[in-house]
Amino acid sequence: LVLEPGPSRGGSVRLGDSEGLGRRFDGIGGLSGGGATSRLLVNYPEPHRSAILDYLFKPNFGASLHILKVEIGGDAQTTDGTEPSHMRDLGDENYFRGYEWWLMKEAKKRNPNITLVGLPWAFPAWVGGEFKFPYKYPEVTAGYVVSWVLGAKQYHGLDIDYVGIWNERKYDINYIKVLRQTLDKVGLGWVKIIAADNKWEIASDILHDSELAEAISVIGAHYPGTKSTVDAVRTGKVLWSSEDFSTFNDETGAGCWARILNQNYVNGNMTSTISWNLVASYYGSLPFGRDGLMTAEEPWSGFYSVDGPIWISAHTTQFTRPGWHYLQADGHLKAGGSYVALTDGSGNLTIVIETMTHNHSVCIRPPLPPFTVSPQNVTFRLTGSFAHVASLQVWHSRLYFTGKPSVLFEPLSPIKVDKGSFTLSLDVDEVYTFTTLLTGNRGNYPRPPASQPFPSLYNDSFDVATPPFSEAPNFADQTGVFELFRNLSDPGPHVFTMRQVITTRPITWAEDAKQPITVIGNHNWSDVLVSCDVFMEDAEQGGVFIAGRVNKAGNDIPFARGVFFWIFANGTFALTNDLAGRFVFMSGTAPTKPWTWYTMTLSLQGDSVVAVVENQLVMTQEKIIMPTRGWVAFGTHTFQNAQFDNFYVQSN
Ligand code: 147
Repeated sequence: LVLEPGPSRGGSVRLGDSEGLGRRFDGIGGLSGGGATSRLLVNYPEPHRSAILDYLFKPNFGASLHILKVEIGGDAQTTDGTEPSHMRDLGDENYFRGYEWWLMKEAKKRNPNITLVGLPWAFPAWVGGEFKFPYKYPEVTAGYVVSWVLGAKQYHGLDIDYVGIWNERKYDINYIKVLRQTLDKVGLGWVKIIAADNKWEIASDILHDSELAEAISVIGAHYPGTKSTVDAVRTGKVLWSSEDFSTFNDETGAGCWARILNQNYVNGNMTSTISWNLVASYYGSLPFGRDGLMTAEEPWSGFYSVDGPIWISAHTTQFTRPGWHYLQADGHLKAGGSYVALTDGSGNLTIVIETMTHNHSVCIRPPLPPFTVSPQNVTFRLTGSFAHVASLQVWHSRLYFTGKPSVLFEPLSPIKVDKGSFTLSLDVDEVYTFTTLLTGNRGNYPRPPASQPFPSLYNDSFDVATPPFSEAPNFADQTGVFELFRNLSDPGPHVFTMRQVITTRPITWAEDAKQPITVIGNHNWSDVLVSCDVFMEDAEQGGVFIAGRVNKAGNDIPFARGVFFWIFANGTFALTNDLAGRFVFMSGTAPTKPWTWYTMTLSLQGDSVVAVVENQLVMTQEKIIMPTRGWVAFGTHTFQNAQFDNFYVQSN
């Protein structure tokens, strides 16, 4: 950073407020869900779990996020797993499932002003009636969503600020109006609607329908590539990038985030950007591994990493708040890169500058058209209320792609502003914040424990009388929902179990498997011994499996291969090479019936398999050729209730 008296090569930028301000700034956020992206966070040991939450939410510490958006769980696969619904059947209501309630409360504890947003990806089947379509009975769907908002308040004291429609799926104009009316009639008039979490196409409907325009507060688009449309701007609505980023959180990911945080406003008039996802807390081999602002995918070791996007966020979040306003300015720098300036309207000023080059700021989508950025000197001339600013605090990041460690959010000496003007020498791949605020802080906790693979010996008896969460640690549901269950009528040792609880295929968002399944462990595991007690509750359809080398999950779950060992309530067994059961190694009769506990054991060693039920049925199979590695898992044959107990896995 060079201070020079006059303008030099490069441009000159005037920043003032005498001709009025630009749009209201609504904040920078992170998205938990869509789906199960915070699954492993909840099991972190303290003090690490709190440290991670502080890096995300604590003001003047780390990412200091202004917005937390969460999935309204719909019991279905939504990218990296399923999240449970608050109303899984008609008449069912429970606001203590999953971890989004907990996460929202942890966020609020740290920042009581954080904005909360809820959006469904999937819905339980009953919501769509016989058509399994959420707009068939709009009052039912609206009732379902508004119940979630009311439950948040009643059971957790959480005020939800915004709700959405149906993530990246069709919207329905009538449904949006009914949702507005339903919110209004229960006294939630202040809860705003975001629509439609897809492209910008709803803008033309808003232009043609004043009642729809009234109902909607924010047009939210996904992965907009920093651009909105003429129609979107013409609506006069608030415009958000309501899901963005989804990029591996290395230096390029940090570059992507820096570029879009500025340019979503500069190019697209968007006043909020929300990162998918908040924190990469799902098994790294699931789809879109590490596409979070930071990484916390090892609750068993306590290791986590505070990645570049956290500190890139801080450049904006620590020096602004929702309710500040952008200054009117072009926002493009002459030799490439961008700037935004914001004010609280009471004399405070924050300027954020980024000079990300093309190849160092590519996001996952959409394709990034070519552009060039070169080193440049820029003179800023402060006018209006800011003409008398005498000095500005400076925060700096510089991303390196050479192996040299990047500079991330470091304070530099404050700069003197000389008669309203200061000149900078900007290199490429830099971020600067210039601000009147003195509160910036690079939060820091002692280094977490070292990274470790998932323990090679792991067991869970599920014997917890009052579990803190509805799901057992480390199990990552990929179709269906597996919950800790208390069965006080069990005469034997199976009082505390894990139970699959979804009995009807939901209105899905992704392609769920036909077989509920939960995975656990290490995707690199090859030779494993898996054992679990199982209990079928469905006399006709009853069927359960344990599995190893499960090679795919998330959105790809229907195509998972592995070695799956099944028993059925009708007195048969099978050994298959896939979850769907298309590739059968062997099958036959077995002494198995419903309502009886069995211990199943599966041993995979090289290319041979041994599968055992209660020492009564022993099968061996040679020449298993693929897959060679994967998670272990258990699950059910159809959407049916079944219980699991005394899970044990040993890998070598
Ligand atoms: C989004 C979803 O909303 C998220 O749940 C998560 O799956 C995320 C992962 O990147 O992606 O869905 C999109 C999927 C595909 C496109 C855009 C969004 N696309 O191809 O443009």
